[in-house]
Amino acid sequence: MSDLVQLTKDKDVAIITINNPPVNALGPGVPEGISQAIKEIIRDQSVKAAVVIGAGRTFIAGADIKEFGKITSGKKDRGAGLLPLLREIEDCPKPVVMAIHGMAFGGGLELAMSGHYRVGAPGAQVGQPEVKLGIIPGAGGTQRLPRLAGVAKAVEMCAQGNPVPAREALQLGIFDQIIEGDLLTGAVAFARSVLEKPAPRTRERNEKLGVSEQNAALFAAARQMARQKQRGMMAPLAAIEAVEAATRLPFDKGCEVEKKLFNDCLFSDQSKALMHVFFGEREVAKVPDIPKETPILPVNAVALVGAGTMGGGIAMVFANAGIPVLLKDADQPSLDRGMDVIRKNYASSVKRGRFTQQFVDERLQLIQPALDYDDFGRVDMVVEAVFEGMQLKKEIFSLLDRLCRPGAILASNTSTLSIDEIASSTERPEAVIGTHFFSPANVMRLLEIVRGKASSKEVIATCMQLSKKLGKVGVLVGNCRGFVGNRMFGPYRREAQFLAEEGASIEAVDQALYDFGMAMGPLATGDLAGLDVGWRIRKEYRHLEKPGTRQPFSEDRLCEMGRYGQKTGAGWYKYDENRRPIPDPEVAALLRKWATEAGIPQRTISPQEIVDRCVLALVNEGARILEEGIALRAVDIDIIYLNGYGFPAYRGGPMWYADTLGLHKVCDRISEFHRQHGELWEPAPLLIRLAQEGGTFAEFHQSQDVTAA
Ligand code: 3H9
Repeated sequence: MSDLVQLTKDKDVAIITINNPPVNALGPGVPEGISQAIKEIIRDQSVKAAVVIGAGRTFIAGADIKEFGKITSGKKDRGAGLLPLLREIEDCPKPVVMAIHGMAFGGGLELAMSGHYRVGAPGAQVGQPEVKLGIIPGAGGTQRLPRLAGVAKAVEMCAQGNPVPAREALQLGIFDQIIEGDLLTGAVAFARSVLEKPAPRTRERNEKLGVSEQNAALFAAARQMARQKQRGMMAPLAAIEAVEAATRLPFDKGCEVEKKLFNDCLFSDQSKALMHVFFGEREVAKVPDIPKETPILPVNAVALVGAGTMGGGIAMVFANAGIPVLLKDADQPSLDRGMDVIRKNYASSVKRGRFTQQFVDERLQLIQPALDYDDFGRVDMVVEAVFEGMQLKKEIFSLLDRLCRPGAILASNTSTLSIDEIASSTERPEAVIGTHFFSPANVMRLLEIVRGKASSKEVIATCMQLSKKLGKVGVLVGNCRGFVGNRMFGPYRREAQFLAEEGASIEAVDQALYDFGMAMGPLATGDLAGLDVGWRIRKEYRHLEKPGTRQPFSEDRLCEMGRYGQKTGAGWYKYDENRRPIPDPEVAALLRKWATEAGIPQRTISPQEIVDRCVLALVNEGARILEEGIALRAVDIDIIYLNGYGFPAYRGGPMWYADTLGLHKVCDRISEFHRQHGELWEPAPLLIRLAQEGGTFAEFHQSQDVTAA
C-alpha cells in the first residue's frame, strides 16, 4: 500500500486511511491506493466491513486542483476520472462506511457518496464547491447527490457551491449518523451494526428523484437564480443541467451528460480564471522576503481614530473578530453619529439573519466610544481613519507616537496618501503601515496592506495574518499615490468620463461594463462612492497634472452643481428615495453642451470600445504598477480587483484577462488608443516587452521585493 493510503484492521473491520496532507486531495496515487485497498478487503475473508477515514484535519477536500491545469494544457490525459473507482467501492460486497470529519468537498463528497453509509463528526461539512472553480462535479456528484439529498437541495448545492454542516447533512440523508465521540471508534461500531443489512447503493436509490412537473418548476427557479446571482457564469447552469439529467435519465446515462458538461466547463476560460483566483487568494498571503517564521505581534486590543463611515465600519470588523476596540472621535455628536450607524448596521444584519441578536450585543460591548486618547497606551494597534488630509494625519501620528506603547502598530487607512510621509511624523517609522479597508469596511473582503520604506517585517507579517483573522484577503502593496487599487481606478474612471464626453450615453457606458461582468458601471460607482471625494483629491493634485494633457471635466462640473451622487440625490443619475438610479435628461443635455463648447467631436461608440477603453486602461496602469514593484505579482493586482472593485471573478482579474486576450493584441489596441487619444495611452514598457517576447503577466516575476516608491 502507498504512503498516501493505509490499510489496517480493527478485528473484522478494515480501515482505509487517506493521508495526503494538507487536505487529503485526491491527487495522483490516492485513487489508486483506495482501489488497491478495496480489492484487498474483498479478498480478505476475515474482513466483514470497511471504514474510510481521512488522516489529519480533514476527510477529503476534493480532486487535486493542480491536476486540472495539466489536463487543460495537454500535459496530462483526463483518463476515466474517478467514476470507475467509485463504482468499485459501491459494488464492494462488504459494507463501506465513510467516516467524515473536517470537509468532504467536491470529489471528496462524491467518493463519500459511493460508500454504503456515511457517518460524520459534529463539526464536519459536506459540499460540491466545484462551481466556484468554474467546473461542475465530475465524478457522479450531480447524479448521486439528488438520490441522497433530494433534487432541490442537490441543485442548490451543485449550482451555488456552498457547504452544508453535519446536522443538516444528517437531516438531508447525506449522513446516516453523527458520531459525538471518537470518530473512528464510532464508525467501526456503526460498521458492525450494519453487517446483517443489505448494503444500499446510492446509484440505485431513486426514491428522492421527484416528479417531472415539480422538478420543472424547481429547475426553472434555479436557472433564474443562477442568472441573477452568478451572472455571466456558465458552470452553475451546467450544474443544473446535470442534476436535471439525473431526474430524467438512468444513472449511467446521467453520468455521461455530467461528463460532457464537466469537460465543457473544464476547458473554458472561466474555469482557468477561477482556478487562477483560487490559487491566487492563497499566493497573495506569501511575501518572498518575509519568512513564515517571522514573529507575529499580539493584537488583542485596538483603537480607531475617527468614527466616520470608514472608522465605524473598521471598528465593526475588529469587533466581529472578537477584538475589543476603542472608537475615538473629536466631539460627542460625531461619536454619537458613528455609534448610531454601527447600531443600525448591526440591526440590519440581524434582520437579514446574518447575525443573531446575542452575537450583535456581544460585539457592541466590544466597541467602547472615546472622546480622548486616555486609554491609547494600552492598545496593541491603532488604525487612523480620519479625513484624507496629510497635515491632519501627520498631527495624529505624531501624537500617537507619544501616547502608544513601544511595539504598538500605527496604521493608517489612507487610500491615497504617502505612508512614508505619514511615518516621518513619528520616531518609529518601522511601526507605521497602511491598512486600506474598502467601503463598506464590514462587507468588502479586500484589505490593501501598504508597506512603507521602513515598515518592519514583524509589523507586515502581523497585518497579513490579522487580515485572515478579520475575514479579509490581505494583499501587500508598495507605497505610491493610490497604491494599487485606486491608482488603477483613476484611469478606468477617467476613460468612462471621456467616453461620455465623446458621445456615449451615461447608461451605455455603465451597461457595457455591467455586461462585461463588473458589479456596477463606472459612472454609477462614482455616484455610490460620492463624486466629491475624487473632486477634492483632483483639486489637491491638480498641480501635478502635465499641462496640455487632456483631462475629463464633466464630473468636476457635476460637483460644482452640488451633484455629488447618491448622497445628494443626484450625480450622473437622479436617485429616488430608495436610491434607485434614474437617467437624467438634464445631465445628458449638459454633457452634449459642454462637449460642443470644448470642441470634442461627438460620435457613436460601440459597447466593445467602451469595454476596451476602460478595462485596458486598468491593464496598462497595472503593467506599470507591476514593473515598478508596487504589486508583488500580477495575481496580487487581480485579487485586489476581484475583492475590492467588483471585477468579475470568472475573468480572473484585469491582468489575467489581458493574458487571456493575448498581450500582443492588448498592446496593439492600446497603441491604437495612443494614436487616437494621445499620451495618456502610452503603452507601459512592461506590456511592450512582454508582448514582443510572447510572455504573460502571470509568468512575470519581479526580481526586487515590493519597495516604497
Ligand atoms: C473536484 O473535486 C472535482 C471533482 O468533481 C472531481 C472531478 C473528476 N487541490 O485553503 P487552504 C491546498 S474540484 C489541491 O489555505 P484552509 C491549498 O492550495 C475540487 N490543493 O486551507 C493550500 O496550499 P498552500 C473541489 C488544495 O484550511 C493548502 O491546500 N474542492 C486543494 O483555509 C491549504 O488550503 C474544492 O474546491 C485541492 N482540492 O481551507 C475545495 N484544496 O498551502 C478547495 C486545498 O500551498 N479547497 N488545497 O497554499 C478549499 O476550499 C480550502 O482549501 C479548504 C481548506 C476549505 C479545503
